Amino acid sequence: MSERTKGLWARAQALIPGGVNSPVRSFRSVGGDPFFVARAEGAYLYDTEGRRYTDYVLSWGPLILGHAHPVVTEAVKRQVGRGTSYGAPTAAEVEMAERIVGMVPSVEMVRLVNSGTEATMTALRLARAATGRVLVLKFTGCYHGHADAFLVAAGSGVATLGLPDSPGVSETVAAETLVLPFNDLDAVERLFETRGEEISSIFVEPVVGNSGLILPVEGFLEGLRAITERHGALLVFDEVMTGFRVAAGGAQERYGIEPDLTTLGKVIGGGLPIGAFGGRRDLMERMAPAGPVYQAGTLSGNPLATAAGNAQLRYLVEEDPFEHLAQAAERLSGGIVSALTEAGIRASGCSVGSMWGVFFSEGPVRSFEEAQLADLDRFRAFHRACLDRGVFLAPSPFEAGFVSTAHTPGVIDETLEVVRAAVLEIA
Ligand code: KE4
Repeated sequence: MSERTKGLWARAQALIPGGVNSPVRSFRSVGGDPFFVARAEGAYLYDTEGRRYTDYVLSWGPLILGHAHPVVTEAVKRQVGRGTSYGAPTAAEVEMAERIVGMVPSVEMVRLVNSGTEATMTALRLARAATGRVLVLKFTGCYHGHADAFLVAAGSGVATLGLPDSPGVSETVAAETLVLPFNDLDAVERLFETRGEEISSIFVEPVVGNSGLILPVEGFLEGLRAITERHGALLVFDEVMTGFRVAAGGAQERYGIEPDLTTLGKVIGGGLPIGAFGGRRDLMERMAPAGPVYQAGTLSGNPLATAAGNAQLRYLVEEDPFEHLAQAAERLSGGIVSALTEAGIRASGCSVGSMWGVFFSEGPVRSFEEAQLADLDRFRAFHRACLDRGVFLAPSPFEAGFVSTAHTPGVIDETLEVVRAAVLEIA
């Protein structure tokens, strides 16, 4: 690290908690200090020391067209000269709503907000208002943003008793959140038999991207749909990450399940701050000012975010890159697993659409509890060996990887060369 970057890092740590504005960026899960990004283009990040990294984090999902794609940057440039925020309706918000409703099967109406956290916290408020019930069920390893209700760990002892997962989350709030292992449909069935009439909703990442990448087992999502319908609870798909990534219409299109509400973010902003929640018209019309459930936001539907997001969504619809994206993700995850297993290192992996994941353990990994059994030290060594060779993987074993349209077959080949060298180093 050069003196300049060292100086940046020292100043950051002096004034920003942990030196970062979001904890996962801190590299604390993998060791070492984060690099500082100077610029980015296509599949590549460039740090303040001029080093180039092939980027598989892609801002944690939003950049499905890669960095600084011209359709996105030109749209933002056209808008910025016309103003950056109005606090009044714009045509771009109507276009964004029409695109989301047109692409996401279950969404009849949608409200734009400024982050995935705002989307999920409001969807929970709406679910509670619509059902008159308080409890919410989530699954271990699923992350739904940092609203109090979702910062709850599975309680020890009583498997479903929620306990605060962060100081500052009150026991009262935590007790209203029930937690079960992902993919355990029998446990969900048993819980609803005893407490079903108290449960407002189930929140689920239909494909889990916050434990590493974990796929739903056959029948799991269908089971959640049937159980919530039987007990009068709402099914909420948190597609902030999977939306437009596991398929054009998200996991609900891929698996053919229609949730009552869906939360979105990331891709719909083209890299600018955004979130959204939407779903059944009869539910969404309860939102103020149409109905009594309150939610608001100074910058909701921001003209720059909708310019970038509309441009990105328009490109996805017109160019339909989803098959290429899926092939890139499959070739990458398969190539990494092959390189590791050929070197005698236990590994498993999968991909779905443009998301991919590798675990340093025998597969298939079906829950966060199983993901925690992977060889995390080996992951750290692999992450560092790849980073030293210019490949940037998510700096945590419990994150999914992404690809973009900029990750051409040549880029994937280049990365797999690096992977083979990194494996030799850690084997
Ligand atoms: P934001 O509030 O960070 O926009 O979205 C929260 C959120 C909600 N739901 C899902 C499924 C999510 O994956 C996220 C945010 N994802 C993390 C990555 N695991 C964002 C990265 C970070 O926290 O810095």
